[in-house]
Amino acid sequence: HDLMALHPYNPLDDLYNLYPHSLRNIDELCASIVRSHRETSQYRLEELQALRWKVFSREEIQAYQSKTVDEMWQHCAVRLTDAVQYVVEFAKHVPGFRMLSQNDQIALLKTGSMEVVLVRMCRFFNTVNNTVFFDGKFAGTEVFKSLACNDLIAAVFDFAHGMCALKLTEQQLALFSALVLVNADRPSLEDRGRVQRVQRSVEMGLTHILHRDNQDSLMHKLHQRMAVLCSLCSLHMEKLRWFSQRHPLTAHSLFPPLYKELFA
Ligand code: CLR
Repeated sequence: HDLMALHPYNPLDDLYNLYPHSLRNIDELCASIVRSHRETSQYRLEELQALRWKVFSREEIQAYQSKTVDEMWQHCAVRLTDAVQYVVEFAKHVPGFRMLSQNDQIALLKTGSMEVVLVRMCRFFNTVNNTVFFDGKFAGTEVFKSLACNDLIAAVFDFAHGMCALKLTEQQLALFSALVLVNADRPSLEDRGRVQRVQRSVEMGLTHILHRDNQDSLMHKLHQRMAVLCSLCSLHMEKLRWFSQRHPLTAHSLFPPLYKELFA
């Protein structure tokens, strides 16, 4: 039974025994998700590592803080939209995603793209000084003061901290991002069954990778993270509605079209 302790039961093992050929398919699925993640991640980890201690000066922070609410919102909306665009590119290369109907692809991106941006944020986060890579340097929460939504910013930074604590590898992060995106429980899906099949295959890929890395227990923690993500995104939408009510002109004419399309 010592052996059993070393190799906890994994449902995938049965699958591998029954269908040895599908192991290859899972490997291929994982490889293409990992490749897609790498090609759409904007910065390599080594590059970010090298920039880690490049922080904003007092004057630069002051300049962000003296922007008006709408200037800063517009600025952040542009940055976020840029990041979302890479996530859309990532999604297109998740096996099975492009086979979904146009409507379902949009429905998944509407709720999932912001969540994936927040998952990806941990690559751009320095837990030592609680800063995130923004506009070419590392920024603390004070940089975002003029957005007037400190609770959201604090929650986003908290989430990044929690994600960093899991110390995911790039491969685990890639598969987790795909799983966040392909979620059959999202509202207004036409063909839930088909989304579910894609979701199952991604789930299998993630299980496979975690098992291979001897980190099966991470799955549970990742599911917990997904619940936090969901609440963060409703908070983002709530803030966006609050902002659009007070600054309808900025929200209407100065926000990037994709930002409006996905979140408005
Ligand atoms: C996330 C990972 C992406 C690159 C990237 C781009 C923009 C960053 C984002 C990351 C993290 C969150 C971020 C954002 C710009 C503004 C936003 C710093 C690093 C903060 C939290 C403000 C949100 C404001 C909204 C309420 C408009 O690959």
